[in-house]
Amino acid sequence: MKVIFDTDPGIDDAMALLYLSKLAEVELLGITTVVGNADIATTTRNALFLRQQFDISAPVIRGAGETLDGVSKPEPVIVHGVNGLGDIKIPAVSEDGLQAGTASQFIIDTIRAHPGEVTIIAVGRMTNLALALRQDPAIAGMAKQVIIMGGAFGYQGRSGNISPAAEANIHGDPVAADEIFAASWKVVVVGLDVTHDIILTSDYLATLSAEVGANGELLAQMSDHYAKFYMNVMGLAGVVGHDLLAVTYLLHPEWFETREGPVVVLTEGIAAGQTIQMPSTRKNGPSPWADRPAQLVCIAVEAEKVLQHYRATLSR
Ligand SMILES: [Ca+2]
Repeated sequence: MKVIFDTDPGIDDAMALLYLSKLAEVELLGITTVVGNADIATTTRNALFLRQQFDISAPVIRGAGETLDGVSKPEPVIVHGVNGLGDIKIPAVSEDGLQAGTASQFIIDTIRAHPGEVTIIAVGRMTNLALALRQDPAIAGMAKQVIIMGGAFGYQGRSGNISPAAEANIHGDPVAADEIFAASWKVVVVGLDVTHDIILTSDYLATLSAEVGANGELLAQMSDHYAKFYMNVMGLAGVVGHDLLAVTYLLHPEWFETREGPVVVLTEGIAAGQTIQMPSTRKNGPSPWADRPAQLVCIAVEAEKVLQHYRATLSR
């Protein structure tokens, strides 16, 4: 399975990247970066650090430092720390793994080089993907699928995290996200409706440290900061593994329940970033939903299987 990983590392991004790197079924073609959990210089540096740490051969390609809505948002320091990785010590990182060019151009070139084969797993703001689509709309018909971590549709009361209406990746660039949903490719949405079922407790993280070795220990260290946020803000004992769940979908879609239908994103106002799906079972629905292709929204997941698979994969 050929994969481009579009990311803003990010603690849960690091969890997802280690997962990808251990999956024999996955051929990781590139890691593209985007502003989000930190500025673009920091997320790119973090991607290079994780690439080196996880012994990944795929290149890192720097992506968008500004979003398409032209609105700059504060960095989520209370969630991911000042350095984006829970304020662990990050050594000086070589830029050997950095490939010249832009993320959007890399996405276009890679999809065109392998028509019908490339899955994009996007776990940050969708700016790079939207830029690629604007430049070369035909890629929508050439990608295998796009799996995103983002959005919230109200299942189990999960309607937003950055605001009561919006999830952070979509809120971070609602214009880009809306363009992604409007395009004629297969988009699978792994949003808060399912990611909040993936809780990595302190016991689970301790087990990872013991079984996985240095990289498990690294994830546990990063998660200390992340855990304080979840305890203080949400009263949750553990951390949510949002981004890793998008990787699970690639391998085990049968562990998810989905709802099909076109999705629209509110791009401005107090509910900016809200994602709204019209189920395909509704006939003769209103515009703009009726003008869009149906996409898949994940609405339930077998969380226990995911956590077991994650642990087993990292221990390989
Ligand atoms: Ca992320």
